Amino acid sequence: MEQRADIALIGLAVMGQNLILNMNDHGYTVVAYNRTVSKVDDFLNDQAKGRDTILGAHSIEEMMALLKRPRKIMLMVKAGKAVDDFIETLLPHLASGDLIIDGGNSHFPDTIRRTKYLESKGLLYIGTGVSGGEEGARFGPSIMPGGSPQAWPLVKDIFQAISAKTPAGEPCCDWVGEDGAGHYVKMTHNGIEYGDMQLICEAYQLMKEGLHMTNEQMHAAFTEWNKGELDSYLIEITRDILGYKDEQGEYVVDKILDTAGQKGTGKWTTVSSLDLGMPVTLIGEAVYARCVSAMKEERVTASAILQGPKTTIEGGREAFVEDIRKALLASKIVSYAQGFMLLREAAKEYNWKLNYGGIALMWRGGCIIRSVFLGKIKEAFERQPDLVNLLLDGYFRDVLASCQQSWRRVVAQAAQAGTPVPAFMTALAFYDGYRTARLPANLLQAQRDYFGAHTYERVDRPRGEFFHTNWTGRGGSVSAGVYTV
Ligand code: NBP
Repeated sequence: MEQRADIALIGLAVMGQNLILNMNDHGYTVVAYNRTVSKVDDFLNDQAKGRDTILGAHSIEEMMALLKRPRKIMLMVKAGKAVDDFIETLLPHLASGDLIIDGGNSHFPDTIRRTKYLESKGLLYIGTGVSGGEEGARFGPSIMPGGSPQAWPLVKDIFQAISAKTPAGEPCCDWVGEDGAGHYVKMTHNGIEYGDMQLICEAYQLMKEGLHMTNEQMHAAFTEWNKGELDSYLIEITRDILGYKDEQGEYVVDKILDTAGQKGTGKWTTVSSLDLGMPVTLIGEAVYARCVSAMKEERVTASAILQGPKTTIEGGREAFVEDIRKALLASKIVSYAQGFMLLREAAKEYNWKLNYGGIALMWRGGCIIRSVFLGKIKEAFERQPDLVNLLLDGYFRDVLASCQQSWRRVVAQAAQAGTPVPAFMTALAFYDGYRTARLPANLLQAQRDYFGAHTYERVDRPRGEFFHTNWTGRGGSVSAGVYTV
């Protein structure tokens, strides 16, 4: 059998099939395989019909025989056990220098483990985020690869050819870093996506319940928003959703039950932020907001028991819609700043050299959070690659200053009206906390020292010197070394 395929792709569900067609459109010969082998012929006879450079394999042996060396095999299967199972199945057939790529939504610790495992066997491994759903996979996803650095030159041309491009034509795909870095960046992308979606939903809630705007009016507002600084895929689809009617001429959005689902990447981001001690509060609130939404029956019961004000927001509608727009923009800046804080800390923890401007560029097109705004983030990191925090960049500092009064009005009005806007509120709380030189943690440290002899540092002494006070006169002068609350 002639070794003529550039790459193999295993997993012929929606993502795998579309990636194969995308690779093939760019001139690559691809061999397709799937656990349920009948799906190979289904694919060849349907979507891949008439393409003689998409080959089907009915066994691992047949797939291997068709591949050029070093062999590149991409998995687009369900994350978790399916990936480990396929790795074990492939191992006996691989030779030194061959490459396995996992393009699914794997959890980054799994990718770290798998990279080490395959490298220990003389093989190469890539764990890559692929974002953009079905359409992205078919016509240009954002691709975030990490793993064995020697593997990158083997797939760089293919990945950059099939990836989305920025308006300036740059590929939304570049090498992210070692072992789990690609999947970590993809996880953070998904977390940020949770935050963006929640912020838009809060804006919608304020317009709908506070300002009593119709879907048509909200559709018009989102249409305007999408022409300016908020221009993005998620604002665009929200605009379209708000204008979408079914066969009965009724708005579909009004018929959808208000309970959100989740697949876990937002939770992973939040858990990682807690592990690394990074206050990624907005993504956390977005995850919890989905959890609150899922408590539908309890909420309905509570709505008849717990009191609150009327949700109507007083004042001019047009002016308040503009306030909401600015609150959304400011909160979004905080969310991305927090996301990049997390990436910076993860880079330290896991020894990755991340290129933050490059990451913003990868998210600029193809993926769910693609936006004009990400171009501004890229520029900020280009101006100052070692930027400590996005909030401190001159451009973002000025936007926040210009949005601030609106943002505070929206949060205050929402609180007055009893409308839940957890993401707007946590963003503002973080902004105020981050810009406060002296927080009340002096009192907190005193409390800790009072009940647990945990010691404290002093404002009039160098950092790193610890003191204990015998607050009650009953405790001794012994301080706690290991006990932490
Ligand atoms: P699915 O996540 O639905 O996975 C379907 C594929 O996994 C099929 O090929 C199936 O084989 C295979 N598979 C399963 Br399920 N269990 C298996 C096992 N135990 N052993 C071997 N193979 C197994 O497909 P998808 O929606 O195309 O997504 C693929 C990956 O891409 C996932 O990790 C997903 O999270 C990620 N992703 C999806 C999207 C999206 O929009 N859908 C976007 C970005 C990333 P079978 O045909 O024999 O059952």
